[in-house]
Amino acid sequence: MARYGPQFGPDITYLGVDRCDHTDPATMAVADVVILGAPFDGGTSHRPGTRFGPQAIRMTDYLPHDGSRPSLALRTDGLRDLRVLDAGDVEMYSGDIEVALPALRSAVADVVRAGAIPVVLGGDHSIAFADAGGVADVLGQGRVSMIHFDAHADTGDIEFGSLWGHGQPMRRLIESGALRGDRFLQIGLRGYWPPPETLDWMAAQRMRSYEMTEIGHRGLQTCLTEAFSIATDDCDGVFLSVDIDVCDPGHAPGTGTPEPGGLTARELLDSVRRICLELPVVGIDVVEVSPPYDHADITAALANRVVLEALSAIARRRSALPPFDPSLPLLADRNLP
Ligand SMILES: [Mn+2]
Repeated sequence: MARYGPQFGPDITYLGVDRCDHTDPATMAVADVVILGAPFDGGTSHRPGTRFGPQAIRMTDYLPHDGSRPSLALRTDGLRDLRVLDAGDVEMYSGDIEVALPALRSAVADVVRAGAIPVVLGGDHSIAFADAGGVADVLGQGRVSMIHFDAHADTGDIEFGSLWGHGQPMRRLIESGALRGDRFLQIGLRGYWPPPETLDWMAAQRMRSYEMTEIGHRGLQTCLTEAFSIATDDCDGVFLSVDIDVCDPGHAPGTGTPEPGGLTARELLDSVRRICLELPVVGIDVVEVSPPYDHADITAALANRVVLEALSAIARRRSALPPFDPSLPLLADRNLP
């Protein structure tokens, strides 16, 4: 199949980067990163609308869509220092999850096989089974660890009589052997789900889940540092899955299952920056952005910046610049009188 473009058109790319076709490896030969849209909300349990997430994340930015974004903090241009291409959306009909998920899995595997990092724009979180699974299909079952930002554990077993949905991808990834339970790090959980029997299952898998109370008590940086050491122990790469509902609904209102008491936008961006600076990230998804429930594009703008922060930090990690020092003033490298 030729390049599909965004499912709900027009054929824009993420901030104006060049196009590619994931079914034609030659078009990805020089790519460091390939953006893929997953316009799918057929796994949603409550408010829908994430099928419109990919186009909102691609275009929600007040600066020119010129394929360049120099980062003030990191001194890299994530869209220029890296070769970033956009393969458009994978064709995913929200009415048939058993066709849609394999299509994404295969597209992600195409990207990884071409030597690029897939950055998948969701879509509801059911797509994580396909995108993290597609990375594992190429890099090896059980060889990639997971850092998962979310209000919810997404480790449900059967929901609404189905194995497939946005509350279950993490369980399916572990059960299928694609990812290891004891290399699965969850950050930002809170609220009133899942039930105790699901927590029993998670404990049996030796998952490590940082609930907001622990994060508040010990500090986010301490929890991240601890998670990083687990994620890099006997694994070849790290998959980063960001459910935008990890942020407080005040910072990310446009989502299907908002849970009060989450991270701030600043905390999420700083965390994504640290992960991409310090860890060998091999795949990313940003999910659960539901534009119909958004207000003033708050959530879409945040998701756009989560992608950009990741790209800027990956560029910094691969650059010849010295290790990033967050204490340096903005103009410290200028010759001021
Ligand atoms: Mn989720």
